[in-house]
Amino acid sequence: MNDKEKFLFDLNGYLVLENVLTTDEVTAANGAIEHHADRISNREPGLAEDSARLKGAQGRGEFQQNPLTFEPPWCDPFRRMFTHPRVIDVFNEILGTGFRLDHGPGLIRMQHGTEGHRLHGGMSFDPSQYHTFQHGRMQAGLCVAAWQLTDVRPGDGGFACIPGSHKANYRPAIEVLRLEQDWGCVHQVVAGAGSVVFFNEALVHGTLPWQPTDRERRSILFKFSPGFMAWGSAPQQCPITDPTHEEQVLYAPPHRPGRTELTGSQQ
Ligand SMILES: O=C(O)CCC(=O)C(=O)O
Repeated sequence: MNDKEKFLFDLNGYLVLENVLTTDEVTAANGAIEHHADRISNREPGLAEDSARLKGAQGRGEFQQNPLTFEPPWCDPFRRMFTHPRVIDVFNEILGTGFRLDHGPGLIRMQHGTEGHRLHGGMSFDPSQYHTFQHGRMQAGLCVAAWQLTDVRPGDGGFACIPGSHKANYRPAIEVLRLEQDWGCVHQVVAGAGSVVFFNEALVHGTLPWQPTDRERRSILFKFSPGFMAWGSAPQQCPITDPTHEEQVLYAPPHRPGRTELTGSQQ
């Protein structure tokens, strides 16, 4: 993670890295999603709660199977994302070496008219979702790597947040979290296909309804925690039938001592 990336993640609570996947990798991932369209189902609407601004005609689409367990070669694009050197590099810095997969990967598929998700996160003490700066480095709890497989352009909707709110001391009004009042602080995050959006779950964040009629939103979210900690219930074992060393390390249950360090890259 270079100085600019560290500065922006510490400042904003999120970071967009563009062009991390090649065009071929994006195409392969989209092909795998389309091949498994029958494993996607729309959740019941409800994430918008009672916000008129966030309401939509349908709930978002989600995978009903962990894509890391798809038959080869369909799992390959997701396995590449899982242990991508850029992800390892960023989380070694933010979560500390020995970080682990907490839950996911999950798909968020949004089509025109898919509802949003009320802003949430941060705003109260939660020892599993935090941001601190101590001993010369930032340290975070549960964080997300959200891979974008289609373009997200200004005005499209999708992921939105209040930049810097992972360090905020006051709560915004509930109307702000429902997008019913505009205090000028909610930011829709723009990111191209092939990019990865890292964000801290302590950031106030959520989802805006999806506007485009020519493009679905397709994001694959991996959620990672520091190695000693679990937000979700830890899996008993890695579900991949032929896991690599790195995959096995990332699937280890939470524990503190002697966790294996993975090496990222400074690309
Ligand atoms: O990517 C999004 O639209 C929001 C995801 C979210 O709210 C979460 O992962 O907690």
